[in-house]
Amino acid sequence: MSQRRLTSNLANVTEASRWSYTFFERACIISSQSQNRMRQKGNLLERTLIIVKPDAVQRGLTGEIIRRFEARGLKIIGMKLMQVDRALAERHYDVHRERPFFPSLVEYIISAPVVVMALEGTDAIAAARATIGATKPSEAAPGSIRGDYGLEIGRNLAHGSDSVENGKLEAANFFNAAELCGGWARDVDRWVFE
Ligand code: DAT
Ligand code: MG
Repeated sequence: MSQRRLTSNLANVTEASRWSYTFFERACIISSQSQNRMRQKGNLLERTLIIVKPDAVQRGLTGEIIRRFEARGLKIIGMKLMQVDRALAERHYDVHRERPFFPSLVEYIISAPVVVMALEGTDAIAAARATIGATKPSEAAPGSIRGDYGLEIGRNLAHGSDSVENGKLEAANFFNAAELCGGWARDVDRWVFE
């Protein structure tokens, strides 16, 4: 997968992503008090896309996986059960297009329904990836989702975005603006965020 192709594909969704931010800021009720508190401390919200992959849904682990992110303090701003189509799967994994495992990766993610979530929080990218664990479940730390429930790389249960930029782009790939409610005022926010 060339960097050029990735950049051009990402450019296509940048506009949608920007629009979705504008939309939620207008459409959702945001706690300006908690937003200001986070900015004062220099902590900026990050957004990450989580996919509860087909194996996890089939194995009845959806609730357990959602529970872990919620308990961590990450805020759910969008969630749905869906069957990913080939075009979306190929766009999502475009960075891996030239890798030998790309075809099986796409077949796996489109093989059965997934649950997708957009999560928001301070350090959401790193926190969610730590909760998910290393790519190879056999090397993932016990206590992580992959370390507790997985064995093989091709059945590794969950996806989490790997950068702030990809978090925004991937969330916009899977959710339209009306499906997201970023920055909603969760009553416990002041006990999770400083
Ligand atoms: P992660 O899902 O931990 O972010 P990644 O982005 O490098 O990992 O790869 C995306 C998915 O592709 C990963 O969850 C499983 C699959 N994959 C990665 N490397 C692989 C490999 N060497 N062999 C088979 N599948 C692989
Ligand atoms: Mg990745």
